[in-house]
Amino acid sequence: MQILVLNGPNLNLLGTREPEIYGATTLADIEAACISHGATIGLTVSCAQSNCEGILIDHLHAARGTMAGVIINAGAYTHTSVALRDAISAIALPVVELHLSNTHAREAFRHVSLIAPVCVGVIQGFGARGYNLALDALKGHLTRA
Ligand code: CA2
Repeated sequence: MQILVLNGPNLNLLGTREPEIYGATTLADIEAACISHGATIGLTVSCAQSNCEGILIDHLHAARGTMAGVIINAGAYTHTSVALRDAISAIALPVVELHLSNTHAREAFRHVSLIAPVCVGVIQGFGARGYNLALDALKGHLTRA
């Protein structure tokens, strides 16, 4: 079972700035942990990151037919992108929305997610550990476990 872990804008800077909000773990650490935890629970994880909305959409389109599901931290596009929401809807794959921080405990503009209604669920507020939680949740969803 192949899973895409997709990270959006500015998440390539993880571990370098604002550790009080996003933690000290780098994106490379998170991706390595996803691959490792995925292998433990029987998932083959591929990872991608882009700062560009259109490239994120291209990754979602490419997941159709190759991936069983997607975990996405869409970063700030979560709160703004109708195009990303339409892409998630269009690929008809189970997608888990993920955030490192609890967006509801932050500024009001982060309280709205345009993608949440087209995702199977949301995990947020647990820092880098959330990626493993999302993999467990997606595995359970896919296997009805
Ligand atoms: O909490 C999350 O995971 C977010 O998706 C992170 C986004 C933010 O816009 C969302 O509201 C919530 C921002 C990612 C910025 O990442 C940085 C990492 C290190 C230093 C600066 C920014």
